[in-house]
Amino acid sequence: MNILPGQINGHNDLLEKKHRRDYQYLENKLTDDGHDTEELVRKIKALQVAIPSWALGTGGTRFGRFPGGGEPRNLEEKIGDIGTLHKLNRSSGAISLHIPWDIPDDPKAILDLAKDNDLVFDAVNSNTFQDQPRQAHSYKFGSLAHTEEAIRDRSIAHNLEVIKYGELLGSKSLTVWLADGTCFPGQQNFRKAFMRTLESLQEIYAGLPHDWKMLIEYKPYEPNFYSTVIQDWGSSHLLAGKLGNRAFSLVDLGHHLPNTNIEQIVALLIMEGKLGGFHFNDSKYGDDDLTVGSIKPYQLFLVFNELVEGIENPALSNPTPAWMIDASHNVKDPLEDLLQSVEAIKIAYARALLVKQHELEEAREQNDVVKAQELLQNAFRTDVRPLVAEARLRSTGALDPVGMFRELAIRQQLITERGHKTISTGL
Ligand code: LRH
Ligand code: MN
Ligand code: MN
Repeated sequence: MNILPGQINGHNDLLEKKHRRDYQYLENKLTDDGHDTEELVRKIKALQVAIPSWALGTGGTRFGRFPGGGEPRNLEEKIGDIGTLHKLNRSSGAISLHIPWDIPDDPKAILDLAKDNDLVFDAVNSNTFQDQPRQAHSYKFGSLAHTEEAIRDRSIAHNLEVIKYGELLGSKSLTVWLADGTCFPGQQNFRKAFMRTLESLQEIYAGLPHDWKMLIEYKPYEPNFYSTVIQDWGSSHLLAGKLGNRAFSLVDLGHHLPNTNIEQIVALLIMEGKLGGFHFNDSKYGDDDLTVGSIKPYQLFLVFNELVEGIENPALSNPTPAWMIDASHNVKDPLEDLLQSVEAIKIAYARALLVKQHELEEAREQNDVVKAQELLQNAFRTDVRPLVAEARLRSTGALDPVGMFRELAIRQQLITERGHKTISTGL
């Protein structure tokens, strides 16, 4: 889908008058409040959120799948779709590949295509949770934690192969998420399974290029329903600590039991310099993979408040984490959903930038609970949408990305190009 700059300008021209009014109002308010709006716009412009190659099609559930048509049929078309998102919002400039769902058969051509679309390759993800056609060993009872050495070796080799693909594309990190675990009490020796995982990860770590990171994702349940080997941030952090200074924990918002205080986990991982990556989504019950910010926007803001404070704090030295959306779309158009998700992330980030960290710290020192809450909620209740729109406008994006997606009838064009019955690889 080729969107011409002239089309974006035309769209923006129609909306700019109203936008100017809204932005002026907010700019005055923020300036009166002591904020540097130019600095805010600069920071929002710089935020880039990677799009996973598996989120561009309709996900479905184990009960059914209702494809919307025009889904990308190969990696090239996926890159095209992310390029479209990036043209519209100028904040989706990275792609995260899942191997073997998206093997770059011709890495040079894939790299060129990504460049043409102004995209870079973020973390590469390994997949040892699904058996592939003609695979000799099965992951039914695990992969890196498996009791059989041959299966562990196969899983290690797969991860090393994923790193090789990543190197060809300029990725700088490997994300490992394991489904390893059990469905019934007694099935597994917890300590032995954990130690086998550590030893397997050590072999992968030994093959990690020096300028790469290993990101270790945790999840309490699913697809295993009694235990997961890397069930929580404690297990992930334990592994990262034992592996070395290029191993980090990765927080996926959906991978927590209901009501877990995720912002507190984020604060402690940053304190330890061990927060390596983030998977954004939202959920009501578990790993629902819903649109970011659609259920718990205040939690998202509180998480961003920790991220902003932690990453900007000169006393701490956590590297900037890899940001990625990790979602599954059952009823919405995946591209519209991703535009909404990126927007929600930028809104939460912009609001977190408004928190007066020094005053908040002072209120905390004085145990002024009411003041602390006021400071957080004043920022959260500010309508920052004009600020986010201004950042997008200055980056040559569309003032209303979802609106423009519909005005240009992008989905209809993709259906004409690719057909109604297309199935994208992924979740
Ligand atoms: C697991 C997960 C993990 C996978 C992706 C497909 O639930 O969040 O990040 O790699 O979904
Ligand atoms: Mn995830
Ligand atoms: Mn998940």
